[in-house]
Amino acid sequence: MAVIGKNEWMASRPWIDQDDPDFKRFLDKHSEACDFDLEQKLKDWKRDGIVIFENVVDPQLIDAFFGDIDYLRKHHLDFDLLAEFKAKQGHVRDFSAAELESDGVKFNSIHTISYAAAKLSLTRELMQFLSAVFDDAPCATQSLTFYKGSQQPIHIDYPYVRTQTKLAHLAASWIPLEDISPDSGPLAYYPGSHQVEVSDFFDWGDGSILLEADSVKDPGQFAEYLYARMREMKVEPRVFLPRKGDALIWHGNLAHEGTAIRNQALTRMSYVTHYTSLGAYPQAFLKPGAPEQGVICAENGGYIFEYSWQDQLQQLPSIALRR
Ligand SMILES: O=C(O)CCC(=O)C(=O)O
Repeated sequence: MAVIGKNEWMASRPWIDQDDPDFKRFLDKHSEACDFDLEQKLKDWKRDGIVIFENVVDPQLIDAFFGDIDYLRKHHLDFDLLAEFKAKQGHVRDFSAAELESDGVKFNSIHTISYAAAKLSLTRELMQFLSAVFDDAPCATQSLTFYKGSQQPIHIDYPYVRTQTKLAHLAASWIPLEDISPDSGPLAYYPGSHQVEVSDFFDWGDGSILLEADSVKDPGQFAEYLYARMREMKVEPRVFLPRKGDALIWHGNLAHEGTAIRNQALTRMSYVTHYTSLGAYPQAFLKPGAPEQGVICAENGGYIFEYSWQDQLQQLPSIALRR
């Protein structure tokens, strides 16, 4: 198999990640469409690899999303969705009702059957910002729904999230579904670690920057590498303690982690979406006729497509929001 090395990543960078990006040109093109100070946010992004938006997420959508999750738990045999519980991956129909009631469960790409989740992924400010970063329409490729803190060790997404045809066209949003307590295992990120001078590139074997089935290194070694690198570059983690309604976007090359849960009684309900640009969306995932056909949700300049292997999936109750 051909090795994907750092040159491929470098060559696929969007305009803003290149040396001396032409801010003026992209501000002229995108500022008018934005409900916020785009220049400031793009500069924050260039420096830190994250941006935070306060009070931009519609609480009614979050309520509708919870309604969907409740319904899914009660009718899990009727739906086609992947979930994870205690490191076991499977279809929701293969889990017991008790497992799905537990707050340790994680849903994968629920936005394909929850219209409320799809709309959350395409929240206006997030789409406006990512349209400017990619200089193209943002498209969701996958999502994760957490009830508890993930406690995931430090990592960067692109070695794992890599179906996009331009590797560096990758970003993720993190939407809290409740106010986040410092004891619940909040998300933490390493500001500035998205810069290649800071994180450099981890070699998974033979110069590959991606995790492959036959990689000689494993995610634990990747975490050790990143912790050492952050220490060396003196980058301290910053804990994200948002309120319901806020949202964060991180760069596909930003180091982040789920911190330790200090109080096991607490939930940390959150919803993560990964995005690429329309021009980098994997063709094999699209149905014929896209982007006009096979759309689950198209809003605020962003898209969510039905995966090519899915057909008219049974939808959760928030589909009633679709006009
Ligand atoms: O929410 C978290 O704790 C971590 C999520 C995460 O790292 C990811 O989705 O890549």
